[in-house]
Amino acid sequence: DDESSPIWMATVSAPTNIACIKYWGKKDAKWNTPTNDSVSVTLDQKDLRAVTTAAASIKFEKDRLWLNGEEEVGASDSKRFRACVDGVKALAADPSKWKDLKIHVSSYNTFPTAAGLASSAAGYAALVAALAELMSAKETYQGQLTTIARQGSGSACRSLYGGFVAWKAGSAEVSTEGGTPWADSMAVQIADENHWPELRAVIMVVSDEKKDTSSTAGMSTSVATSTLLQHRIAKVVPERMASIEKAFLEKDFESFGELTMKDSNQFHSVCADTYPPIFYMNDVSRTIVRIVHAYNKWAGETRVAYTYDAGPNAVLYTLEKYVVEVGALMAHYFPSPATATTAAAADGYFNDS
Ligand code: 2P0
Repeated sequence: DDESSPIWMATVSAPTNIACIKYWGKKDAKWNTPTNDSVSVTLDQKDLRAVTTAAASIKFEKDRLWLNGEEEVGASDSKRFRACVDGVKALAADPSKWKDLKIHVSSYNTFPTAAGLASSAAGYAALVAALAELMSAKETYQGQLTTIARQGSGSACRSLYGGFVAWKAGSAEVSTEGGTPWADSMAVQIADENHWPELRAVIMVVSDEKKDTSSTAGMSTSVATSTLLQHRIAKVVPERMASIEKAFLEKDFESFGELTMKDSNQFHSVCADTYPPIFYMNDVSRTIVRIVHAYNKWAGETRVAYTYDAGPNAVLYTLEKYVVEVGALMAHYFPSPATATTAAAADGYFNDS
């Protein structure tokens, strides 16, 4: 472009993450902070990721956003988008350079949007990372960019690091020098991506349809109505967070898998305890649960663990040495999308008699 009005650009990609201890419930809607800690595995960059380009120029008349090639008109006025753009601008190495420039953002997902595969996590993580790269943003304290990503989408803060990443609930009283509250509601890396290289995630796309209850709306109803959620926040999550961090650091798949499955089950129980209830899993999802338990029982150990987010798709955690066996097992029951059936029960195949 001509030198008087250059277009600055940065492109980054961010992977999705899949929570083992789930975030479900907001404590402070304005700052998008959670009712409980959560922790997830960040997947690697090969498959499930968002690729985002951020551009800035004096020639741009307004901020604009394109998702998968289509412009999201008005999206640049949304609270989530503004929190990310304005938050990163404030950390720019040279804030005066960017202050009056408008931003264009184009983002692609390599997986179904809004089908419970954490597309918003990868999307907002990539947005914040692209803006940070574009403007050479500098954190004034470790984790600050994750507090900005969290305001885009809660789970996004965990995708800014690889490996096993916790999101701390934080506290309203803790603020940064500029006065932003909840400064400690940030992501913290528990173990990096090289810690447990044998760990694998197998994604089973049960449906790529858009979910009918958004996470934001669903968790708001859960906070208002579910007594099980209150029990979970007070009594269950703190203990589970400690146990699963230990399990991950010790590469104890038995404990890691059991805690992951139990927490998925409790999250979906909270959904059922919400009034009116929310159903994300379907009959195929539940059949996969039964197959996993039957397989682990037959093996005499936990070789695979399921987890489900706000949708019917299964994420199976397993170890490299079992990934072919797990794939073959699932292909046996679900030979092709066209013949996938809810009738496949897990009996018969594992009978050792
Ligand atoms: C999680 N989920 O921890 C949980 C498990 C869904 C089930 O984070 O309102 O899209 O944008 O902060 O992060 C989905 O909620 O919600 C989610 P917002 P988000 O991964």
